[in-house]
Amino acid sequence: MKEQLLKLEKKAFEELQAIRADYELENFRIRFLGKKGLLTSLMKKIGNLSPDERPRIGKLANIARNNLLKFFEETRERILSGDSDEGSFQDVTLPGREQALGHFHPITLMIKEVCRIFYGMGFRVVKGPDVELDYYNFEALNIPRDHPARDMQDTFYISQNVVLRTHTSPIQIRIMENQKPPVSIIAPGKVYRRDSDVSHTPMFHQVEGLLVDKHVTFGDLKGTLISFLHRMFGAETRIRFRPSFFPFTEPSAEIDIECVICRGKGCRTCSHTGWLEILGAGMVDPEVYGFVDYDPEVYSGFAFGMGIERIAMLRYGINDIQLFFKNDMRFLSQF
Ligand code: 2NM
Repeated sequence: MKEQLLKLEKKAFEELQAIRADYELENFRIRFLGKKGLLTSLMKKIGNLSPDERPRIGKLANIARNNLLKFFEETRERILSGDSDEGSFQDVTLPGREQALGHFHPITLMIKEVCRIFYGMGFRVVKGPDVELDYYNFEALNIPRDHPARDMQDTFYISQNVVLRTHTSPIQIRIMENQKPPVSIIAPGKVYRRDSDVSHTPMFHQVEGLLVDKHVTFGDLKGTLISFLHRMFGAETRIRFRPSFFPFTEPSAEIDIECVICRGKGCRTCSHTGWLEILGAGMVDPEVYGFVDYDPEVYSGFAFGMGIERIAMLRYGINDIQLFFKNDMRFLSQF
């Protein structure tokens, strides 16, 4: 028994000296000091010894165990401090840390795609301030003081003459002030309205476009927007134009595409009409040209606007607009 103990102690010391990594240390601990370890098993046998042997061997076993625990702790410290005599141990078999790649928000992806299509048709992408003068957001767009769109209920007022823009049209007024025709621009950005329920958010995104030159007709408007919609939703998608009204265009139209969910058969998304409203558009009202010093006898043009959240929902089959604004990675990482 005594010899067995000394042999075990010697072996354990040799092994501890050779240890270089913490997983080796843990393996050692289980093999020698664990509940079913070599030393523990040996010590359990002490109970079977004769009464006159038991105290002597017991004492020896305790000394061996204490020595071993002490050297085990010293070895652990040597490993943790990383200065084993061969330098710190690198486990080259450990898997590397995965580097997650970021990506664009689905709304950004849609804005980029819409702008790319119009850029390909010769439109220039322009930006403007989110905080606008009442003049650019309303006045110059032929929306007079008493117009319902100006209502405190719809508009965020910063002060009497300053608002959060309710559409991106003021960008186009600013461009027309500074540039004579021909003008062809596309204006993406955030817009703000005092609206908040399941289907409305107080901030959303729009892309608006404007083209002004000599001899621009409603036919140009139709050709441009049909071409855009066919590229955006597929060349087989049916399109219809309905008469409408905007203060800044005359005539005005709303443009529907065949429902992309049911392909015109009728479903919840299209309220069983088979059609989805997707664009507003029209020929720029001569009143607007008065504000930017364009001669309406010489120039004509068309303008259009669309809501990006709506287009993103239709393209990706999303039924809840709030998802775009919650920054839930389980949603965002799908794009
Ligand atoms: C729309 C619909 C129709 C529009 C008009 C103008 C401007 F500045 F040229 F007058 N910009 N955008 C316009 C016209 C916007 O959005 C539904």
